[in-house]
Amino acid sequence: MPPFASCFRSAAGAQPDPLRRAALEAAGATLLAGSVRLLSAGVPGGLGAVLAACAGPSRAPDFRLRIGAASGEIAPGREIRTTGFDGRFPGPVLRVREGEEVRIAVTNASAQPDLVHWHGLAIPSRMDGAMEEGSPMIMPGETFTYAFTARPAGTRWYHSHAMAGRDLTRALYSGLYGMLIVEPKSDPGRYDREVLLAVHHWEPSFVSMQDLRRGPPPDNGLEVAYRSATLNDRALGHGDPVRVRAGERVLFRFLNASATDDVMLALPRHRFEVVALDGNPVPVRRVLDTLMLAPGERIDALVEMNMPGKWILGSVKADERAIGLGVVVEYAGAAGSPRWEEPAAPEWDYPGFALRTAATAPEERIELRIEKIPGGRGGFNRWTVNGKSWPDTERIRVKAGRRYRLAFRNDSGDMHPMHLHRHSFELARFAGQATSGLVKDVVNVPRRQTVEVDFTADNPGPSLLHCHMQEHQDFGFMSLIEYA
Ligand SMILES: [Cu+2]
Repeated sequence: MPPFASCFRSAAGAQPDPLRRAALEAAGATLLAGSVRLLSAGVPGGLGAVLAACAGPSRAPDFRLRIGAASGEIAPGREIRTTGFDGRFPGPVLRVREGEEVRIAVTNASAQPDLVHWHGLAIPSRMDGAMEEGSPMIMPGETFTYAFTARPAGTRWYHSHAMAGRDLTRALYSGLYGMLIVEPKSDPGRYDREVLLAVHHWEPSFVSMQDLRRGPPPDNGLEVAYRSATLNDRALGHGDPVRVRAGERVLFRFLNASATDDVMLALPRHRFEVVALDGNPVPVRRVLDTLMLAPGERIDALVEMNMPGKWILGSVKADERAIGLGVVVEYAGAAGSPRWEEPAAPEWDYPGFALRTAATAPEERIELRIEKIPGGRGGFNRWTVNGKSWPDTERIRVKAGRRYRLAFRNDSGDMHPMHLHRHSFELARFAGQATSGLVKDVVNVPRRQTVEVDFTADNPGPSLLHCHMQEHQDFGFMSLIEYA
């Protein structure tokens, strides 16, 4: 079926096309169940905004997003004022179908230039939302319409790709993020309920590691610490719980939209069957007590709801739950206070989701050595790739059609979630273990380890390769892949 075979205008009282109507109904059903606040934002402006799905270059946008002041009361009396999409955070859930031509008009009503990156999608550089790739900055008061073919299917997301640097109000420190679900052409999903949960940290400030006495090495410069955190728009214990019924099979889609922090999540007495990482089905499904997400990563996991009660789905760290990182999962008819129990020791690692056979040998290997120039007390660390910081990092030149292996050698004491724009990659080796079949767009490279990923140069145009920790990316940790 050609995209947008049917046109409609809701203002004229016509019906939306069947695909979108199904998505709307799904969102509405979940809303009624009260389980996913995020979905209340699933359709910006309601039906009235889901307009005119007509083919042709001048057709109206499928979605409109407005960058501007946003606020939300994450707990009674605790208001976060930030920049967000459509006045709130997270931004609306956008649902599109794989292969669909999508137009998203973004108006910048903020005082700063900004732009939106469509994370995990194989789209043209100009539409990808990274100025280093040639995407336009959207100046205050202007509107830019992103137009692309939605692929591949899976849990994708969108966020500001501005540089924040020392300004902790910008980019991923702000509320400028949201989920983008690309529905597969044929949906193999078998679940009763879908719950979307985006992690975010709020109220950032710079602190000296020497004062925190934990975490990264003592020669580090300033790091970012947070006073509050949310899953979607509320802190733990506030807002509606995720409501479920005994016997249900729930698909959780998690996103870590934190600017800088890894998170580990658990739901006591329940286990997660991990079906996709970064939106891509895993070769080996695993059933685990805990999930780990680096900044930028997504996990789709099925949970059998077979332990009635009220439970805390949240960070395994007590201090993170205390600042809000969690949500209550409530079975119908359950009474009492929500319970937390310490999970068993985590078994999280990437190779467990991959095949243990070697990936097909690539045509070329590219070595990328990652080092830190410590900032020391009160200073900022700087990051180098092969000895140079952005914008001086050497361009990685590729030829269309060839397959490349990127070997990240992390010579620093920090973890780095490496993200490749506009392409997916296959994990080929993780800390000495040969792997294949696991396809991602972010890989968290452990300290003092080497991780190798393979990608096919199949989407010509400049493509960013960077650490997804905002603070690292902004202080030099970025490279550009260029096609010959
Ligand atoms: Cu990093």
